[in-house]
Amino acid sequence: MKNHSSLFLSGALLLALGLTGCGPSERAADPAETAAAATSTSDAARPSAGRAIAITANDTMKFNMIEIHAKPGEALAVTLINEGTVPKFSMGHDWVLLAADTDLNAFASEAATAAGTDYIPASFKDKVLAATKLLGPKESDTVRFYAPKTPGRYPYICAFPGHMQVGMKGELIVE
Ligand SMILES: [Cu+2]
Repeated sequence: MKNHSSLFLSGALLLALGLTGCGPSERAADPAETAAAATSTSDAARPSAGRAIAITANDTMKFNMIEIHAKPGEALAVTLINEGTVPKFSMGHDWVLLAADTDLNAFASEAATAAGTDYIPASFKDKVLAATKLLGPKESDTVRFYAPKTPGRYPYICAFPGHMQVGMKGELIVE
């Protein structure tokens, strides 16, 4: 447990650094490339606007949309709306877009012990292309990002423990 606690702490620290960091390395010339390679926590990688896509989630642990189609590098604004009523600690939802080569089962098993970082495991931070906040009932959050430039199928999941495993996932199809 001690090891886990320190992992949580370092994960939180990394997140905090990521949020406040604006070093030269994050100011990439090509925003779409940055979006594909880094996380949405870097403001430099975020478009100021994008095609609006609304996704709902509820207590049945499903997204209402399991496919999103986008053009390579397209600016998107995904809003997740939690229409459920069960409290966040037992039924939180988020929308996490991951790199195409992400090992989803490994992500899910590490997410289960990453409560300190809203179930985004620090070891998978570089696989997260975009993510909303973890939402309680009747909350919503929007994440703006550039679709990856490389055509392909990019998985999105709810990182709350157990939810991906029961089907709370979908794909961003870039073509
Ligand atoms: Cu969920």
